[in-house]
Amino acid sequence: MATITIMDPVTRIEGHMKVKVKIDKVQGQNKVVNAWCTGTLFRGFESLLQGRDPWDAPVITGRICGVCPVSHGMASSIAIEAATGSKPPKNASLIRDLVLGSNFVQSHILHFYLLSALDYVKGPQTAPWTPAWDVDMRGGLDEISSHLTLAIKARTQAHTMGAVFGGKMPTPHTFIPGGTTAAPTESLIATFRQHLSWLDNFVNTTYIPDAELLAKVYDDYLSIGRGRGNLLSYGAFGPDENGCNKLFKSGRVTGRRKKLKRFVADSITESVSYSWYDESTNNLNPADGVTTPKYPKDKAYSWLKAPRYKSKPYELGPLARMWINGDYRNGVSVMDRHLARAYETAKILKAMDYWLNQLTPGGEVHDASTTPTDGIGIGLTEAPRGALGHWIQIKDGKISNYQVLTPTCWNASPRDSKRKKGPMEKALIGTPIEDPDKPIEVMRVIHSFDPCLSCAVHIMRPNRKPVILRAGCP
Ligand code: NFE
Repeated sequence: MATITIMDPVTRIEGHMKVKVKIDKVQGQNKVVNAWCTGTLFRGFESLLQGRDPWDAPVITGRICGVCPVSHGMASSIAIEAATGSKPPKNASLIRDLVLGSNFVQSHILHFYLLSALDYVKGPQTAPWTPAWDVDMRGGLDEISSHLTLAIKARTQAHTMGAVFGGKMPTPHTFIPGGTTAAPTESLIATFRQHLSWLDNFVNTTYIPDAELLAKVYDDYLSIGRGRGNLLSYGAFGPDENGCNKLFKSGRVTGRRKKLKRFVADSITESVSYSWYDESTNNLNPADGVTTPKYPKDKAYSWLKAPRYKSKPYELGPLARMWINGDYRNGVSVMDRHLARAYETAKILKAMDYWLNQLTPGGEVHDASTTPTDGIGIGLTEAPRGALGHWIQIKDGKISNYQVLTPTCWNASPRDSKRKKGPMEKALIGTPIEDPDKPIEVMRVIHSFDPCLSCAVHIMRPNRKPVILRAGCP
């Protein structure tokens, strides 16, 4: 007999998510045979922005999420600059990359030690580490357990580093259209460098060895949670540590052949066939996108739309970036996601040292071009969880339309108009399950994507209590 297991809410992620899996015997072993991912809250940020001054957008969209506010500030500023034709001076671009880099570092450390590690190791036997499922804990990971609290200190270091030029973290105030509000001084650069050096040491001597140890003890997870293997990156950050190309280039690969292909934003569409949005808004490019909620709706099961590139689902995130850049090409799986994320952290820290050295104390940080009365702009960048895009339309000096497309919206998306599953749904299929009452293996697959439903959806249904249930299914 197959079982349906519903996890609602999924814990140790950002935001609110429900996952339903069907588990059945496949060649004598319990495996996930079907999966549905649901974003359980509606996001109304696009609607909030209608009619506002474009300069409000970086401030408001920075509040979409406390874990990646910098990426939203960056995408929003880039979109407005595209509409106004303004160009930030070099100092401002460097400061933006340094604050964004700090945000990636804190997010990745948070993800590994505080959101994912507890799927594999026991935490201290006290809140918030208990209660926890005690399934398939293999031992040999005491090093990781002993670093759980050190990771909190590391995350503080990264936040403090970001605040040197961000003013505060999270939700820094430094990103404005045309540049930054922060200007570099010798003293700020020296303070930033101290945090950078501490973190560089932590990542290279603790985080990377811990991720490698985890991948060794749980090496079966190098072939679990693959999904389709389609990977996509918009690209982000300034020059690498040699002063050459962007640190992460844009591009995409599909399936097993993995030939690098071009990415063009016009080829994105968002299906709403299985999402609680009006059917008349189906398969629009975000430049023409609208947010018209429709709840309830036949067949629909998520507040996330289903973004697709030329009708194909793509996985975004550190593994996609590192693969497309040629930095990591071992495979696509749960452990490959963890490893790529750890190596990416070191790569970003190295580049940050280069960017810090490029700052000119006292130099320009703002291009004061004015906001146009009419214009359109796209801001594409990367967030810790993958590619992020903001689309803005300005009419008579006000925002007439705004669309945000986050990485988790791609990764945790529901089925699309062609009934194709989203990347996480697909990655769950085939996952072996030891105990259908406590499917820790499902959590491991989900957590490897580092989902953030706060970014993907907002505004909650009141009075709805969390439920965890398992029901028999003929
Ligand atoms: Ni709320 Fe975000 C990141 C963005 S997630 S964390 O990273 O954009 O989809």
